[in-house]
Parts: sequence; C-alpha cells; structure tokens
Amino acid sequence: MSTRREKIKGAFFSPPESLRKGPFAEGAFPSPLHSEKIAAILGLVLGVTFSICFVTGLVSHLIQYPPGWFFWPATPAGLYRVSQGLHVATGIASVPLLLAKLWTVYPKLYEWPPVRGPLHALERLSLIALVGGSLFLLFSGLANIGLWYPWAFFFPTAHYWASWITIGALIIHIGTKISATRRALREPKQTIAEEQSGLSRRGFLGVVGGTAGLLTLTTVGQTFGPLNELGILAPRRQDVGPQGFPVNKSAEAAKVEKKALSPHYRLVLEGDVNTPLSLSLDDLRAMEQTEATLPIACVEGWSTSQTWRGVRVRDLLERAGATADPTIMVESLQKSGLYRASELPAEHALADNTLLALQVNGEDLHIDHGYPARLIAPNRPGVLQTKWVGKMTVT
Ligand SMILES: Nc1nc2c(c(=O)[nH]1)N[C@H]1C(S)=C(S)[C@@H](COP(=O)(O)O)O[C@H]1N2
Ligand SMILES: [Mo]
Repeated sequence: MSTRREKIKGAFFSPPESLRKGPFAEGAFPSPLHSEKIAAILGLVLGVTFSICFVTGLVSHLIQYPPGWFFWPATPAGLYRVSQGLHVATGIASVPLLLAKLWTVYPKLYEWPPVRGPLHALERLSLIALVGGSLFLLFSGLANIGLWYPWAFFFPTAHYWASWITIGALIIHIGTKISATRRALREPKQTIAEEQSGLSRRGFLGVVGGTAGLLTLTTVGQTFGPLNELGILAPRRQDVGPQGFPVNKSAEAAKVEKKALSPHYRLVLEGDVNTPLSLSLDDLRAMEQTEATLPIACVEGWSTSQTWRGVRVRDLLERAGATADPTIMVESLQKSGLYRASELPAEHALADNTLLALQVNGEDLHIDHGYPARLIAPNRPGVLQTKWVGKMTVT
C-alpha cells in the first residue's frame, strides 16, 4: 500500500530509464548559466516590464474603445504620450530579456520525469500559453511599430486578446514559482570554480541587461525628445517629415487631395444643435483663433509636440448651440479607412485646448498633416486626432 502511494507521489508518469538519452540524459546541460538564480532575476525584471506593458496597453485600448464606466481625463495633456511611450519601450526591452530567460530555462523541457503529477502537468501546459503569448505579443508589436503586417488578422484585437491570455498564464506562473524564486534569489554567489568556467552569471546578466538598455536608448528617442539624436533604431524620428514632423497617412494615400484643396470645402457641424453650421475655410479663419502646444502621440510609440492654431471646438459648439454635454463624432473627408473618424467625448470637446487646427507653427497645415483642418486635442492617442475634418456631429 505504502509503496504504491510513494509511486504516485514520486512519478505520476514514469517512462523507462532507457529513454534518458541525449538532452534527457542526466547532466546534459552543464552550463552554470542554466541556473535558477538567473531565471529568477530575469523573471523578476520581466514581471516588471510585462506589468507596465500590460497596464499601459489596457489604458490605450480602453481610451480607443471606451466602455460606459471608463473615464479618461483631458489633463495632463501629455499623459497618453508617456503611457504609450512606456508601452512600446517596455515591449522592446522585453525582447532580449525574454530570449535570455527562455535560453536559461529551456533545459527544463527535458526534465525527468517529464510529468510529476496533475498539477505539474497543468503548470507545464500553462507555459505554452505564457511562452506562446509572450512571443506573439512581442513579435506582433514589433512588426506593428515597423508598419509591417505579415498577417491577415486585425492587429489591435489579436494583440489585445493575446495580452489577457498571457497575463493570465503569467499569474499562474508566478503563483507556482514564487517560493522557488525566493529560494533562488537567496542562493549564494557562484563559487570561484564556477566563475572561471566561461561567462559568469554576472557577465551573462550584464550582456542581457546591456542589450535591453541599448535597445531602449536607441529607440525611445522617437517619443522622448532629449534622446532624439540617439534614435538610430527607432522606426520614426520626431523631427522628420513635412513641416518637421512625421506623417503615417499621406493625403494621397487617404485619397483626399481633391476635396481638401477644393474651394467648396465646408466644415459641417450638425446633429444635436440649434443651428447647424456649414463654414468655409475663410469663415473658420474669421473666428477667434486659439493656440495650443500639444503632442500627437501615436499608438506605435512615437510622438511629436507642435504648436497648433485654430478654432476651439468649444467655440464651434457654442456658435451652433449644442447641448450641454456633447459627444462628437468627428469625420474626415476620407471616404474609407479605419481612422477616418473618431469620437470626442464631452470632457475633451469642451477643453480649452481642443482645437480644430488650421495652422501649425505659424503656417497653414501641410496637406499631409490634415489641411484645411484637423482635430488636435489633449491626452488622446494619435489615431483619434482626425485629419482633413469635414463633418462634426453632436450626439
Ligand atoms: N483622416 C485621418 N486622420 C488621421 C489618420 C488617418 O489615417 N486618417 N491617422 C491618425 C494617426 S494613426 C495618427 S498617429 C495621427 C498622426 O498621423 P500622421 O502621422 O499620418 O499625420 O493622425 C491621425 N489622423
Ligand atoms: Mo497612429
């Protein structure tokens, strides 16, 4: 009886010893770098970068697809810029950290016996979700900021759901590993003999950390001005493009050139208002002009701050006699395209610095920046800063 119980406890599944060959053999991975301690340290750092990446990604998702309970303020104006900058920066830094962690622990794939019990089996299964999800998120994120879409699915939706699966698996992983991690972190430093056998643990962690740091330094300039010059690996430069800042979607690509340059251009404001408006560019220029320095903060992690000038959206709403708590649908002259329209919640519509901008840095907007008029509002993702605005509907 007791021997049977021991058997169950010891090995839920015990394959014959004759299978212990190759990577399954005892001592098949002699490098001291496949250590619990390195795995624990890398795991801890990845826990931090993944948490920041998850929370900032969730915030970005909620702003773009706001459920009823969600409120996102209009101040501070640059908060989204920081949040999305962190999202992309922690994602990029996670790449070398994750690869190093996977290399450190991959000998565990050949652990003997392969499965020790139902719980162990479940834990190992959850690793498929964790590793698969992490690799998918980092790869799809990197491809996205590189404007490379080698897939058929809609990136935001796939990236969003994969993040929940990954975070769920990460929580299980932390739960099952927390005591082993604590123990490993208390492990003494390496012995001299170990230090002398090739790369030391400290050296390995230095290389991995250094790579993560270098990648961050050479990309974060796309959103963090002081490091702009270092941004040799950044997909975008803050200061390159017409009028000195970037363009993703040109007027030509959006097929709006004819309408945007037409003398018959009108900004229409309608919906829940007393007097619908239809204003020419000259009518807009004749209204009070307001200046605001605000960033465009793209979900891809680049951002650029410019000084805009134009008509306050609030003034337009007042002129039309809009309802007190207006939500506004802002539509582009663009006929189709994912980002041809955006919703402007009341909090942002009524803010002092929410503009229908006609100018940037003292010049009329370049057509690729949204001439004749673009929306620019504080604390919003770039995708919601609609260019070539033709119609605003109050609901
Ligand atoms: N009409 C329209 N407005 C738009 C877009 C677009 O595709 N169409 N792109 C948005 C995106 S994703 C960003 S980041 C900002 C700045 O984009 P740009 O670099 O193309 O000017 O404009 C936004 N406004
Ligand atoms: Mo964007």
